[in-house]
Amino acid sequence: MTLRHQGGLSTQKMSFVTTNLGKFKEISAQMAGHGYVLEHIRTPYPEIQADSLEATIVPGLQWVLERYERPIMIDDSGLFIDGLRGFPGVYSSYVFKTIGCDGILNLMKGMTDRRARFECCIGFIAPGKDPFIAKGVAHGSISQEKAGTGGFGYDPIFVHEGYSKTYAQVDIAEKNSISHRGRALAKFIEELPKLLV
Ligand code: ITT
Repeated sequence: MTLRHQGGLSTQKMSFVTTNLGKFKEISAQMAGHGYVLEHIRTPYPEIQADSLEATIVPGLQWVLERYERPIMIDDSGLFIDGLRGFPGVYSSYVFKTIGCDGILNLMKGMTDRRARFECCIGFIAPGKDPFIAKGVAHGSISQEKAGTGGFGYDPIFVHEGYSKTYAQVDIAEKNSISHRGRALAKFIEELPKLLV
């Protein structure tokens, strides 16, 4: 683990494997506030098909640890839409690449039950240690049309509970303060000093 000193502030380096720049920006912004500098390892890792994010993340962690042999984190997330019986859920990545936000809006044409939730699992592993998983959930609904240019992925169609704006219409700090990822990360950051011992 690298320790650096910037103007008297001690910062600690953490490695994060993801191909998704949006995730990297959100996580590095939140971790920076707690003294962690995030190294971006932009490599895809194999994601086994399972019926929950938690089941997918442990083999992913073991795969990245074998290759990078250092304390390392990954993020597995998904959008679960009630009226579509949880779809796209664990298939969120593939569905985004194929039909995207427009495809989801088409599938939901005429549907009145638009409730949905985002789930995020942050997984962490260090050499010789057991994996640690922190989960965060954000409830909300799918909008009638896309709105906003910020964020990434399904952000233009997801409206957080109690909000009238989509995630693509709020900035990173605001999204982190309410989102599935922000919540998972808050739990992870609280645990991190113990995990690094
Ligand atoms: P890595 O596995 O390399 O981290 P990925 O984009 O494939 O990147 P996931 O498997 O977790 O990541 O993908 C879930 C999908 O859900 C993907 O299309 C994301 O863009 C999307 N997604 C995840 N978190 C999101 C968020 O906070 N807002 C909007 N869309 C999100």
